[in-house]
Amino acid sequence: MIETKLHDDVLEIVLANAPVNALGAGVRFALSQAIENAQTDVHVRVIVIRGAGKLFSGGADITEFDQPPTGCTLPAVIDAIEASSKPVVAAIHGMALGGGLEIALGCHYRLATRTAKLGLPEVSLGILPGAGGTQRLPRLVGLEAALDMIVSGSPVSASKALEIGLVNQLIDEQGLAANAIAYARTIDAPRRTRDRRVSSDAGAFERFAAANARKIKDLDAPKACIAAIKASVDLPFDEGQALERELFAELVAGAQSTALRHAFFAERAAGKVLGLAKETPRRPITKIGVIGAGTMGGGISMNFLSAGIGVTIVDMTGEALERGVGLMRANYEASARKGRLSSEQVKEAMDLLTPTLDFDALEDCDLIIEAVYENMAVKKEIFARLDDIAKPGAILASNTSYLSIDEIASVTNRPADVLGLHFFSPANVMKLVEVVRGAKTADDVLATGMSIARTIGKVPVVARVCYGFIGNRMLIPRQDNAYAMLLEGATPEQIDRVHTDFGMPMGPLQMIDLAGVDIGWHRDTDRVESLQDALCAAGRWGQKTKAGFYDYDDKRKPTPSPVVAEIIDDFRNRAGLKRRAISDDEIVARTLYTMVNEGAKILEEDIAQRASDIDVVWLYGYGWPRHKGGPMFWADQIGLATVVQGLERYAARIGEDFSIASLLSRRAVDGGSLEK
Ligand code: 3H9
Repeated sequence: MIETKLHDDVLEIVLANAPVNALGAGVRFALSQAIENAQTDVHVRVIVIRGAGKLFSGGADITEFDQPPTGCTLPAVIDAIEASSKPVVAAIHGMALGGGLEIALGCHYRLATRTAKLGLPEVSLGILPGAGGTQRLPRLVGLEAALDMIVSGSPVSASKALEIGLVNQLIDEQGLAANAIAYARTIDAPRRTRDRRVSSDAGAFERFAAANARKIKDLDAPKACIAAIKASVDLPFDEGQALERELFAELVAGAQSTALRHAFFAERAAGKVLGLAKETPRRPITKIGVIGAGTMGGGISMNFLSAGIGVTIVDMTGEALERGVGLMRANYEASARKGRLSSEQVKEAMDLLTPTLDFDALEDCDLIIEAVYENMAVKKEIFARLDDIAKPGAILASNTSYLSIDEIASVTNRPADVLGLHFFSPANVMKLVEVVRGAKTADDVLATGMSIARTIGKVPVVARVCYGFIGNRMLIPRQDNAYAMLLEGATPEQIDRVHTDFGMPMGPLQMIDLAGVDIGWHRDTDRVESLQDALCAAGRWGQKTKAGFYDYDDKRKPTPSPVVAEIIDDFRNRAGLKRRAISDDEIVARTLYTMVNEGAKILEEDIAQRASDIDVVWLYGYGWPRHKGGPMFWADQIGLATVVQGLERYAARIGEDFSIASLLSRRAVDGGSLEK
């Protein structure tokens, strides 16, 4: 748990609890013992604390938060460190996060290597720094910097930490221990952060709350963080810390933190493919081919270019290629203008791109991703050609959103090398990739698909083959019911409001407007048989034509459209339907519960490995509010019986083929959950 070593008069304490030196009960006990013993050990004059392996510490052991407290608490250990009569120096490399940084704050001096990152990310777990962080950080770095770090949860770099006074000196990582020990020898006496005062700034809290109101809105943790930081100004240290403890205890037991912790572990679980040995080899990937320079192909390519991996992009016409490459460059330049990239980085990325009309140029690519429009015949033709061109061992991927990978793979002589890599739009931004495992996909192809997705900063989730895989399949009943309810009497605003109030970034109809109302519309027919046909025929193709279910101004701000209301009325009359009032309860059941129901079917059919994988799809692919954990977690929280009753209440209206998933019915009766 910890290792100690005496170097003449310097005691070195190494936190050693792989993989992230989490501060579980064993570490806390050993650390407090070591500090206590050092007080009376005449050989020890100064103490250095550092971390073993890649980092200082990833903080408190999050798995303990669901269990009754055991052993000495982290705040008590840190108080003991600060109270030490012998000076204590923290030597930080890699990362010092959460409780890890709080240990460093309890130390009398802090050193960091140049590449280290220091942060208090507790807020992203729905809690606050509960081991003195909200009281010590403002005392060290001032109110403004402390508010920024604690409420955003984002770590700062070592150089920033030096600038704001969080660390005393930067040191070289090479010879970390020796460098820290040499520094420790120059220290005479302890210097306790708790004895400092926070210089008060009357307007700081109001300014901060106003600037961050939108981000904080429905979230408990940032509000508690602000209250605790305020106590560092208003109250003596011990009283401030007592308030921090109280707020921490409330948050950790609350629904939001439970959901956010679920999201943390769900994301990590999704990376593990059941039945795939950890040591499954990965195929080397150094060169990517992308077929199709449209919005998706371009976005997909950018991920690799940004990660320093070369991409050959192919399209049918020079015009399409030019447009696609131009859009990628424009996207990079927009990021540069926002200060997210330097102009050298833009150049470096674009230099890695080889646009070509020559399909044969894909012959030396290790991974080729097809990103053309959704048409099975076209995809089959492309894969048959790829089978002739691609080198042996190359991985052939399709970015299809719905179609069968098995059918696509069947036209090749190497179905084991084929898989789906389903990116979400905009593909250079959205973190989710559904990695679709065909019936014949080889294990090493799947493992490589997962790891290359992580290399480019994505969150991969495995799905098996079905129409729409995980995310889009669940979207179908939601969208169908949204359309149906418009005809029955709901307005687009009402349906969307239920979703945005819930915390989704947009509602079902706003989503259609963003994606394009014309997707899937057959523009060559004159027949107007659906609401979609009518909107498209009226030129209302969504945000891109500034008119869809809503009217849009130049800033893409939506307002309700009287024209749409008329179109809907007209359709209702033609269908012989009578307008009725639709309750929010009905909207929730027919759009959110139906998604949960489809998710349960996806689980039953083994399309998804686990319920939490479905949650990850919705968190990273569709902006499901993280503090609600994902649709399956949410269903468990509100109760599966509630979901089933809601579905039963509106079953007759949900759709002709509608049925309740047997898994859902069973668990609703036996009191079980989807997650376990
Ligand atoms: C806190 O400190 C509260 C205090 O203020 C007050 C207390 C009173 N605990 O992410 P990785 C596991 S709250 C337990 O894949 P990486 C993780 O689940 C904490 N387990 O590695 C995974 O397990 P598995 C504030 C943890 O190199 C394995 O370690 N701290 C913890 O990509 C590897 O993790 C945070 O919020 C933990 N704290 O990234 C930091 N951390 O292999 C949370 C990780 O079984 N952690 N695990 O799937 C991180 O952000 C990243 O793990 C880190 C490493 C950046 C450290």
